[in-house]
Amino acid sequence: MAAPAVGGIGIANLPNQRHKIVAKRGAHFTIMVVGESGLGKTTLINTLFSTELSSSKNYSRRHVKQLDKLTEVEIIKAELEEKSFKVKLTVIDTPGFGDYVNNRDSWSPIIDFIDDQHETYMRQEQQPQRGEKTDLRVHACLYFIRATGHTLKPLDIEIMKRLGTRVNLIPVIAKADTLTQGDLANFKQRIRAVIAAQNIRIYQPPIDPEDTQSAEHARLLADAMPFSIIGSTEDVQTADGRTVKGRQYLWGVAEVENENHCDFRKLRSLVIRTHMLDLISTTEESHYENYRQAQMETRKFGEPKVKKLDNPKFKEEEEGLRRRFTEQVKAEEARFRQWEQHLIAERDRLNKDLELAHSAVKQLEAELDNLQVGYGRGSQRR
Ligand SMILES: Nc1nc2c(ncn2[C@@H]2O[C@H](COP(=O)(O)OP(=O)(O)O)[C@@H](O)[C@H]2O)c(=O)[nH]1
Ligand SMILES: [Mg+2]
Repeated sequence: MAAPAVGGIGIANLPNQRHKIVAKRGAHFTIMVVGESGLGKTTLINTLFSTELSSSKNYSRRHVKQLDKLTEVEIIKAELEEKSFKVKLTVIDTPGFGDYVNNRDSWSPIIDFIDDQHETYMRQEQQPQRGEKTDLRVHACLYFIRATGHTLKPLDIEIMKRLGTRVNLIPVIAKADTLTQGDLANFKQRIRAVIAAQNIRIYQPPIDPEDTQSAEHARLLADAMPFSIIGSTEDVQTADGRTVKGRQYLWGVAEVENENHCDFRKLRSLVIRTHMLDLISTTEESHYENYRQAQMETRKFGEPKVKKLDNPKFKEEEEGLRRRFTEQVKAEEARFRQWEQHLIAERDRLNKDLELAHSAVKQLEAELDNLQVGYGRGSQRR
């Protein structure tokens, strides 16, 4: 049986939003995924593409930027087109940070990357000829939270605080299928509370008082944050015979596009269908503008970003110090790496155990449900 025809992908609605950006030429949209490794960042991106692009012909991946020797980002470009409205989509897929015990160094390249894009754009704006600019300013940053069922980790709080003042931050709960619906709802509430208590700035879909329908939609999206996510590009069969994108378990199928299973549709709606232009204009008018003003206050017009080690007088002395320091650090580092490897292995093992335990709980719950249904029938027969 043929799948029911799906309507357009929805981006043709974008120009109807009340926005300053004239969308005739189409939009440039850059989205970034951030979070510990193994949380399903790459899978979510592929899921977005597999539900959003009919073919992968306009879809290219390349490694562009080596941030440092441990962290590099992958830049994926795609073109979405509907009713002659085009979106040039760039996805920045980062590897996980938090793999390194030395945490600060693992996330600072990500913050630097975001600042660097603002810097690059600003410098181009200051040039006499302001033609086509390279623009990789991040319009939406998805931050992946591990579905532990407990609360946000101190590292999550640190990073989210820094991201929230720089970009439109959209927190998501990764691998929602590893928690029961009840645990997931509690977890979400707890995270919302921490976000509020810690003053973490997250993206707020604007509420238009003159347009009740879109205001209602925006409220629905805001209330669902942080979005719970199930990622999968696999087609699986549900018990009632539907073929869906999802993850197959002994207890059933976790469906990507089922609103009762996760908030994938809401997230997709927010970033691709209804709020893309707002994400772009708030980046331009708020985040980029903040960066520009902060920079203007600390340096003269046209002057490059201040480098710390530019004074020639101290250069030689510094070099000597640095050499000795480097030797010491190298010795310590070797010892440290070994310890780190051990911790990573241990963490991965514990996370696997946790996932298995969650899955076992769900299986037992399903069996219990079945037993109760069976028992119900049994007692009626008597
Ligand atoms: N249970 C579950 N597993 C997922 C989900 N998304 C991805 N995974 C799995 O998690 C592992 C890591 O995924 P990946 O996308 O490479 O994570 P990344 O390191 O954050 O890019 C893979 O085995 C995926 O199949 C999800 O929503 N639920
Ligand atoms: Mg990845």
